Amino acid sequence: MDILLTNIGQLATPQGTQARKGKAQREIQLIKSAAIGIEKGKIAYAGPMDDSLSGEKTIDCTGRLVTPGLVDAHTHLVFGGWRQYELALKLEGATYLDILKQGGGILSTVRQTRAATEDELVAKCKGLLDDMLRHGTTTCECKSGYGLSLEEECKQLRVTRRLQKETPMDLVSTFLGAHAIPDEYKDNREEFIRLVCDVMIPKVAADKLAEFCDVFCETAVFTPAETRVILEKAKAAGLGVKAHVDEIDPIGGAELAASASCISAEHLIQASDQGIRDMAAAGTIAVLLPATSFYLDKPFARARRMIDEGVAVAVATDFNPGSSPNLNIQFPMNLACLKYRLTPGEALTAVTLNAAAALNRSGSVGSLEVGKQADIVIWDAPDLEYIFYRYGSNLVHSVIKNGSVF
Ligand code: IZC
Ligand code: ZN
Repeated sequence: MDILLTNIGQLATPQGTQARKGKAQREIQLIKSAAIGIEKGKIAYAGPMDDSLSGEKTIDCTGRLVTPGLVDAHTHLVFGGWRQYELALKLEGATYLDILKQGGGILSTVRQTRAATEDELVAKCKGLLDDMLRHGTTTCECKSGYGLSLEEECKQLRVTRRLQKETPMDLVSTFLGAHAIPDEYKDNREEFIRLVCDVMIPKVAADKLAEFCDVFCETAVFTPAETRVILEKAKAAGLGVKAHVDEIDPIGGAELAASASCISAEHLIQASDQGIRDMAAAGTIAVLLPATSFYLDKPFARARRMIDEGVAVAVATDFNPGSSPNLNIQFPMNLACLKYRLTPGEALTAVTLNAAAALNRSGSVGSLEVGKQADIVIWDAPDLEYIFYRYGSNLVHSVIKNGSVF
């Protein structure tokens, strides 16, 4: 082996190459006194300690917990500026949609992102990705949606492409051109939707700037009918599809995501019973964002019900400058236990294998099994329960990404 991890106090991992749903979401392989062997950046052994194993380099884990690298399946990573000034408005009682309607919110980030150069955005995001890696994230989705014109959306997506090459993080690129109606089209939304469908999507697909297309389906943003038109266009262009649905108002978004065969539906705070059943039947993964509920002081999505109905649940940060300015995925993991009442096993699967499946990456990451990428977190913790209990500190000791140690 190139690298051998020995003296793992507890190896904790879901197993398989597909999302785990229902009772299977909580089934975690737990091995005491374990070892992991790495060869050419891939896992070559994961199991009990075995004296016959040897490595060119040995890392003694001295009894620590080891899990798969964490997968953050929903972020808006690339943006100019920040929105700290909205905090005062929030405290005075303005809601997320109030701020957006006044030309702030997403539109404020659009102005700041358009004003930034590609190089400036790359430099800023390198710092953010470094911070994410130190908190255990080894694969991260990255949505556009702060350009809202052909050129500016492509600029944002090119930043993601450069970050894919210039940082250790695995990034999965999602085109979110339908994130808001930009000022230039505020009296002509049909024309903007035509621009997204007939100009942006074909260009993004032809230049392979994104793997998925997403839409912010919400009151005062895009309707379910508009969302369907955009997602169908994206599918025809060869993109996978996702949607932000039922975050603030219950408008049938979960039903729509299921009937449009979305790989995942995200937020789902207000998803209806029927929407949850439709998602289970369609195999649409729920990407839940509890740090956003916390920050917006909104209810928490009905994760327990989703799991009980057979929906595979993933949990992510929703890192963005407006509704979730936190990039530490350990925080939503803690909330998943405390607020969604997921077991530690369910919550671990939610940020590893199920999150990987929501990004179509569960064949290569999301569990510690032979043949998968050597993306590994070594924790300053003796066992899995500890990381869901001792919230508030960064409990990551070190991270191995594709076989390199950080
Ligand atoms: O910048 O506010 N929810 N889009 C949908 C966001 C949050 C990002 C933002
Ligand atoms: Zn989002």
